[in-house]
Amino acid sequence: MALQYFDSKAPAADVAAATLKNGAAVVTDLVSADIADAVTVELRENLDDFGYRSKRDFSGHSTNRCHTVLTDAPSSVALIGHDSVMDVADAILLPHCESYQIGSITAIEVCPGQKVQNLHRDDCIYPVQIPGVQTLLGCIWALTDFTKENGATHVVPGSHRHISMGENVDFSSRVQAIMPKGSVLFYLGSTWHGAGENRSDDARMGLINNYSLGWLRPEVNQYLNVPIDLVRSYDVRMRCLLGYTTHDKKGNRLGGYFGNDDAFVDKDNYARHYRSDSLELKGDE
Ligand SMILES: O=C(O)CCC(=O)C(=O)O
Ligand SMILES: [Fe+2]
Repeated sequence: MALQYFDSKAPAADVAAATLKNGAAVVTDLVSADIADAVTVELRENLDDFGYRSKRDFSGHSTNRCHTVLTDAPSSVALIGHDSVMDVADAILLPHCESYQIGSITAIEVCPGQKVQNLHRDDCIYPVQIPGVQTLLGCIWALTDFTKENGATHVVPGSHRHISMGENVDFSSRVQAIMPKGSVLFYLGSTWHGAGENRSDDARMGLINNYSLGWLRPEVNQYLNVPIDLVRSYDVRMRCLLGYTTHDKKGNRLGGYFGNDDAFVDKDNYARHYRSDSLELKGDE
């Protein structure tokens, strides 16, 4: 089973269908090289100052990571809230939830000499596996070219079909997501994957972020991870993706909030218990 490649004009339905069928798919050149470069430049200071703190056996001792991407790299919003990504995420996640959220956003710089990462599935953060339900959709954006030599991500096409911890997966069929900068690899939470070995002289920079079903707890606590003033500056879509909305509009209103902070998207429909003279109380209580 191969990794399918699409160009940036391909219908999201086709990309989503290939991702569901094979466990992963690549869209090449979805953003310009200039945007990829801008994000890389913005991330530099954090990676230099703090990137080493994430060095572990799993993430790699020659790999730098940044977990405060939205704060450090404002240009990354163009990737994380990209229309085409949302269309693919809609197709894969909305059959199983009313809305989805950002789980994690991490910049991963695989430096020369880094060995191959252990293959794994990202959805192991959740203690359940439900046949036919994907809990996570991951995106790996190439901020530099991803090549065979510099550590392009390994994926095992078809591996998402196994509800197992790998017993039945043919790891020898792994392929690398070789792609030019500005491209994105979509992969399911259940697809086995891992960063490649960097045998080149230059770092490989990736932006890895995932979206999870809205009724699940996101991998990273975004309420604390993204400063509230920054959240308030975002459009409705980004605020929804960061969890400043209810999971659904009519049902149990999971994630509700009854105050009047402007960050909350549904504030005007929900605010009712907040004690403020400036707030007109609304609601049906
Ligand atoms: O950087 C990569 O190519 C993948 C990293 C990854 O899968 C992870 O750390 O969970
Ligand atoms: Fe991963």
